[in-house]
Amino acid sequence: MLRPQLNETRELQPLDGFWQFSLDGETYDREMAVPGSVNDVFADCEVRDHVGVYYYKRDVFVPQSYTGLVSLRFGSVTHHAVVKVNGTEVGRHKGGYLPFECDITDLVTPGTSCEVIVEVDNRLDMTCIPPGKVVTAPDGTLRQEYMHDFYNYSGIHRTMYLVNKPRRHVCDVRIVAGMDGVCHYEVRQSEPGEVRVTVVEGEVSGTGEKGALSVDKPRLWAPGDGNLYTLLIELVDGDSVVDCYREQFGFRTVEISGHHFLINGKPFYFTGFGMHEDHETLGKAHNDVSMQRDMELLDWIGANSLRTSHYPYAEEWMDYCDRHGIVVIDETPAVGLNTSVAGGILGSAVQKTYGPDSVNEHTQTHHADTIRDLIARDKNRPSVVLWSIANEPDTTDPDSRAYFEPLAKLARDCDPTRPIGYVNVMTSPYDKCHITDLFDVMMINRYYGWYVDAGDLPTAKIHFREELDGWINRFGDKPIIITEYGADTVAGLHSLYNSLFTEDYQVAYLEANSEVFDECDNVIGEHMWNFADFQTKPGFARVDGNKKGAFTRDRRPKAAARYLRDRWTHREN
Ligand code: BDP
Repeated sequence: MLRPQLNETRELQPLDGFWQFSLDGETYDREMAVPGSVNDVFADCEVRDHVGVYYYKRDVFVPQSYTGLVSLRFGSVTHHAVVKVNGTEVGRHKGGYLPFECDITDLVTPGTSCEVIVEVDNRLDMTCIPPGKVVTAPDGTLRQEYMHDFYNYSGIHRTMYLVNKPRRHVCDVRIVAGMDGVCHYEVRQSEPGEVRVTVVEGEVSGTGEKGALSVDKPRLWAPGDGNLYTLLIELVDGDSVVDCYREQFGFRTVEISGHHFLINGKPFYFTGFGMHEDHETLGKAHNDVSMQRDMELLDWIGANSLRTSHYPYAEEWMDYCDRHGIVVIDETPAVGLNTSVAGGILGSAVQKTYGPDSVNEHTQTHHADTIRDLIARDKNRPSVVLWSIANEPDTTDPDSRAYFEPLAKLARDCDPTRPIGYVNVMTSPYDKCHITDLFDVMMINRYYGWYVDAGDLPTAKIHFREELDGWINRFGDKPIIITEYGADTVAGLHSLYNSLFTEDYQVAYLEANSEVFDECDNVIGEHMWNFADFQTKPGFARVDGNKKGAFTRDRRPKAAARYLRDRWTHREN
C-alpha cells in the first residue's frame, strides 16, 4: 500500500490533534490526542481498564480543492477500527499495526465539513494477531488476557490523513533494484493509460506499466550508507500529467550463501536490538522526536540493525532506516501464538496452542493478511532484508507445521527477493521444532543465564554452545541470528557478586553470551533484548515493566549500553 503524498497532483491533511472521546458513543465528555495510546493519559482507571470499544469524533473540513478521490488514511489503529462519515460506515479494519484507507468521496462535499467517528476496539480474541482472550471477572467486568509480554496499548497510534488524489491514479508500484543498477518496476494504475517512469537521480526514463531502467554506476544502498534513488511515476493523458507519485528505493542485493548473510555480496553481521514502540505517556503512539532519539542512540551504540519486534513499526521508522542505512528485520504482529508462554518465557501450558478454541484457521487467515499487508507496505524498502513472520510461536506441536507451511509459502510468493524466517522460542529447541526447515535463516531467542541457568554463567555458556551445535547438526550450514538474549536489570543497582538484576550482572551476562557467539561461525548477528525498558502487562514477574533494556525507559544508558558500544563500535563488518 502506497503512503499518501503531497505533490503536484495529490494533497493531504494530517488530522492530528484533539478529538472528542467517549466510552459509550453517546457522551463525549473527554478529549483524546491523536496520535496517542489512550491508556496512560487520564488520571483515573476508567479508560485504562476499559475492555471493548471507544469512540473518537471530530468535524473535518474538506477543502474546496479536494475534487478527486477523497479518503481517510490510517497508519494504524489498535486493534480494530470502524470508520463512519456523517453516520455512514466507510470502512473497517482488523489488526493494530498496519495501514488502511477508507474512500469517502461519495459522502463528502468539497468546501464543507463532515463528521468523522472512529470506533476503536481494543479486544483481542483467538482469531486476532496477536491473539488474546476476553474473560469476565467475578464482579462482571471484562479482562483482556494475552500471551505476549508487552502492554496492550491501544488507540489511534499513528497519524491519520485526509487525502485527495486524482481519479486516475497510481495504486501501487513494485521495485526490485540490485547491485547491477537495473531498476525493475511494475506499476498498477486505477484505469489503463500511458505511464512514464523516471529514475530521477539517474536521469533515465521509460514508458509502460512494467519494465526496467538502467542506471550507470549506481551508488549502492548499503548498511550505514542509505543511498536512495527516486522513481517518479507519471500517468499521462495527451500533454498532461494526471497523477504522479515518487517512490524511493535503493540499489542493493540480499542473499544467503551457506551460513553467510550477504548484503551487496559482503557478509553482514547484525548488531542491534529487538525494540518496541514504547514510551512514557505516549504508549505505542508514534512520535518523530522520540523515534529520532532512539535512532541517535542506536547510532551511538554501534547498532547497524534492528528487528521490529513484535509488530510492524510506523512508516516513519522505515523511512528513517532507509535514509540512514539501518538494516531491518521486519516482523508481523504474530506474537504470542504460544499457550506455554505467558509474560516472556515464564508460565506453563494451559491448553494446546493449535486447535478450534485456540490458534485456529481464522487466526491463520488473519495471520496471512498481516503477511500480505506488511510486504505490500514495505516491499520497496532497501532497509528491509528479512521478513520475520512470527515471534516465538509454539513449534513443538506437530500441528504447527500445517499452520506455518502455507504462511511461509505465502511470504515467499509475496516477495521472492528476500529471505524469510521466524523467531524461535527457547521451549522449541532444535530436536523438538517442526518448522525450521521451511525458512532461510534461524532466528533464535535464548536466555541462558537468565530464564535458565540464572546466575550461573559458566553453565549457561556450556548449554548455549551445546544448543547451537544441535541446530547446526540438524539443519545444516544456515545462518543463525540471536534475535533475543537479555537479563532484567534495575538501573543503578550494583553488586560485587554479580547478583541478578544488577547492572554488573547484565554486563557479565552480555560478556558470557558474546563469548559464545564469537566462537560460532554460524552466528551472524546479535540483537540484545531489549533496546530499552518497556511497559508490560501486569504480573508478578515484572516490576513496572520489562527491565532488560540497555537503556531505561526514559533512554538513560545502563552499564550494558557502554559495554555494547565498546563491542559493536570495534567490530569490523
Ligand atoms: C521473549 C519474548 C519477548 C519478551 C522476552 C522477555 O519474545 O517479547 O519480552 O522474552 O521475557 O520470550 O523478556
